[in-house]
Amino acid sequence: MSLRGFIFCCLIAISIAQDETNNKFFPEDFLFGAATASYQVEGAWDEDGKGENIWDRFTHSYPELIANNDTGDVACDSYHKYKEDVAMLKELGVDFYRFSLSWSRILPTGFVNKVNLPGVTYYKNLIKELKDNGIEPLITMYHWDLPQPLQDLGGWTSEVVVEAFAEYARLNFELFGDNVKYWLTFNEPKQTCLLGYGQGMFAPGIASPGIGEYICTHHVIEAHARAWHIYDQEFRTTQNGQVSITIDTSWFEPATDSEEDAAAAERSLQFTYGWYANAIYNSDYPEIMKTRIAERSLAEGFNQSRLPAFTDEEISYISGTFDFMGVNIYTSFIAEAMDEVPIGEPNYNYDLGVKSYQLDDWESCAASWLKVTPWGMRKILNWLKKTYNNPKIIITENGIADDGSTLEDDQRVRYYRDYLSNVRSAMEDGVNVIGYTAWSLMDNFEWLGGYTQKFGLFQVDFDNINRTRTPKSSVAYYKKVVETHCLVDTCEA
Ligand code: GBE
Repeated sequence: MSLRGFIFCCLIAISIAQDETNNKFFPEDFLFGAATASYQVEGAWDEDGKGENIWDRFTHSYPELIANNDTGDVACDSYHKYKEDVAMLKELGVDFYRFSLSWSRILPTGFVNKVNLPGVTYYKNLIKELKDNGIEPLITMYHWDLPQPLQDLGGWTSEVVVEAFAEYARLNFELFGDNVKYWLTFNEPKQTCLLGYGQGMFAPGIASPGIGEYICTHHVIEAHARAWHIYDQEFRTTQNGQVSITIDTSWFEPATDSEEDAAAAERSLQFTYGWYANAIYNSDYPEIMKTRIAERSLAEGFNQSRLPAFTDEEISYISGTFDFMGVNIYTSFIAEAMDEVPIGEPNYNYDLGVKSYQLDDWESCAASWLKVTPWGMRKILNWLKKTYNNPKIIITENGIADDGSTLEDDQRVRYYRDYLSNVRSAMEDGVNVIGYTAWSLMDNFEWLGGYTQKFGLFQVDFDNINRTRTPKSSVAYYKKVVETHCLVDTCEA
């Protein structure tokens, strides 16, 4: 690292050390929640008519890719234990529960011609149990578990799936919409596309770097817009809810105060959040992506950009398809300008052209990618405000992993306190945050990490057939925050 870089990092370190917990109350109507996702908690993977999805197929076909060869076959067994889950939410006192629908539990083939009634009943029961306990459902329609028959037709690289998703969304509004105020179409589509169709390390395991992820994204954005318009035209007046999408992003801090590093950091944000968000909250893909990918594609010998283009009609159809902004935030990276990457094989990371890394002295946890950087929360929220014209924001995930060695999860308590403190400070900066969601309500199937990375407020005993749930120390802290709307012992208005 250069001397300038070193001094800059020291300044970051000092600003972290000086942070004190914000002692202002959160507003009366601020919403607190906790989250899970279908494949990660439900289990019952082939019960009561549920169809196979791409994570069932992936974990069964490539057990060696998952820590301890774990699968989501049983997971937290929430399919049978949802009443216990709701009791835990009640204990926390949260305003809402963010969970996702398993597409193949509702539509085993992916298409609407065959509705699986037991699956529908499961979600109706869950929603009723929540409502009876004064907890609002916030529903994600797609948290990575595509029905396998749709994958067999090309998955997110196929237009067929856009249409199928639109119909699935309409059915969800019909079936559940009378009792749902908040909807998310997709969770973290960047992970679906980049890891699933670009790098191939997530289901469906397709490695098509520099091509597959862009086609996938194009269809996901179209599918999102279809769902939003269906709600807007057919359901909004009677159901009165709100529909959006959740995109994840890290904060990218420039490595030095040079112009090149500032540009590298901004480019990282545009290539991660902006890739999905710009078309929805502003219009079209970010200019920087369009230019760079078009230039590199032509130099590589393609006749057109590997980044598909929206027509003018599509651009205006997609623009504005949100009622709030959903964002998942966990960590930060340092972004450093890279010399122009030589032309060779197509690759998203070469298109981006940024060297990003985390510093050794940033606090780590049981998930290697997740370094504790609460200050990044305030910065990314301010960036979202500035870049997307100050939307109403719900933080739909934020949390940290432990290794399961203790129920006294002091690190998680500090994590929540410090990140929430920065959320509150961002609100003082004028960022319009209206809700916050802890990931996760309970330990669950952490994708490639299996059951080794535990994100839960509640511990789940995966060795016990009852999947016994036990509160960790963080439950008491989060419960107090939810109840008092205050992060410290005494708050001021
Ligand atoms: C979210 O992803 C997901 O929405 C949620 O389902 C998940 O449980 C939660 O966060 C916690 O991870 O080889 O381990 O470095 C890293 C957060 C893969 C973003 C991890 C994929 C972070 C994207 C692979 N990353 N994730 S490795």
